[in-house]
Amino acid sequence: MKGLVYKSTGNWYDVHTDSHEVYKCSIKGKFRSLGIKSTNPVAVGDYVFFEINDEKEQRGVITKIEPRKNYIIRKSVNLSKQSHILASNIDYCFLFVTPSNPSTSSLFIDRVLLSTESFGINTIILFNKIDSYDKDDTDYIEKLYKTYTSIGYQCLKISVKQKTNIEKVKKFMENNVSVFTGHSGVGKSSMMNALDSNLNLKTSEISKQNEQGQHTTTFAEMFDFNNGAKVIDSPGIKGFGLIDIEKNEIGGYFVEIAKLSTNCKFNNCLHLNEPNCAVKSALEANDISESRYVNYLSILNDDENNFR
Ligand SMILES: Nc1nc2c(ncn2[C@@H]2O[C@H](COP(=O)(O)OP(=O)(O)OP(=O)(O)O)[C@@H](O)[C@H]2O)c(=O)[nH]1
Ligand SMILES: [Mg+2]
Ligand SMILES: [Zn+2]
Repeated sequence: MKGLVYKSTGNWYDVHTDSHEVYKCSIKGKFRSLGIKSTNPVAVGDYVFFEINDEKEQRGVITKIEPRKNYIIRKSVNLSKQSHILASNIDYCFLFVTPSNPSTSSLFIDRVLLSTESFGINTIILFNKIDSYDKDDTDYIEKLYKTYTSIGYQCLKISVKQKTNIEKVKKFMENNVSVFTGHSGVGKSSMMNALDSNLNLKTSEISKQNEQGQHTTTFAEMFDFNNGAKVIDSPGIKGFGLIDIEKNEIGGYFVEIAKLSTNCKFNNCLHLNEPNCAVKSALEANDISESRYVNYLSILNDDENNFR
């Protein structure tokens, strides 16, 4: 049988067939996930083959994964060599950003964008909770909005609570597979519920003590919507470890830096202090955002990244 993985708990995978039957599947033996070392060899979004071993209970065993178009992967907490595949075969990644409760830094945004660029996944930035911004929040988000739209990223200011611009988001999802990401508490599951009031996914208020989310969603899960959209809600993330990117490749995934770097004197320019560097010139002329350059440097110099 062939099916699509809708949910992965680590022990069980919910696999849906074309005829909308749902089978709870395990994995046969220990197979490496298409050559990737991962804590979850099978990911939400994977097309798999499985054998039915209990028709009445709708249970099966996954035997094979179809090659993936793309995937989002992150480093597992505490297991530096291990990684976790968040989702696969994705058309759009929606990155949820809030200025406070919880706050999202530009460095976090740039790490996510670096990852999704490296995986070839279109990313749309959703600035959520606009109904609750104070002056500082508004200023901060305006700045980010300008920075990322000028680079070419699609950005939307939304309020899930007041349903502002939700229809626009829905339009992007039509007939595509999308994944939601961002810190815990930014409103990913709330957005799912806003898109379909029958869903009733669990959401939680931000902790008053530390102004952070409570990690309410624990497993990635895909849902179907009536406009042909498939959307994957996923657990909030603290960081996005970067895997399999070499230091000299990083600039290539900062789209505006990549464009400029063709004009640098050296084709292996890291845009640090090399002579005739087009990126440094653009920075001095205010043609590129300082925060993007600073974050580029920060990622370049961060040994936590597990660069090869
Ligand atoms: N004011 C306001 N609050 C919102 C909005 N969207 C979501 N929230 C609130 O933010 C809190 C967290 O929302 P969730 O949907 O649980 O966040 P999440 O991103 O799914 O969090 P995790 O599952 O932990 O990753 C809830 O109390 C929501 O009601 C919004 O547009 N405005
Ligand atoms: Mg959630
Ligand atoms: Zn350069």
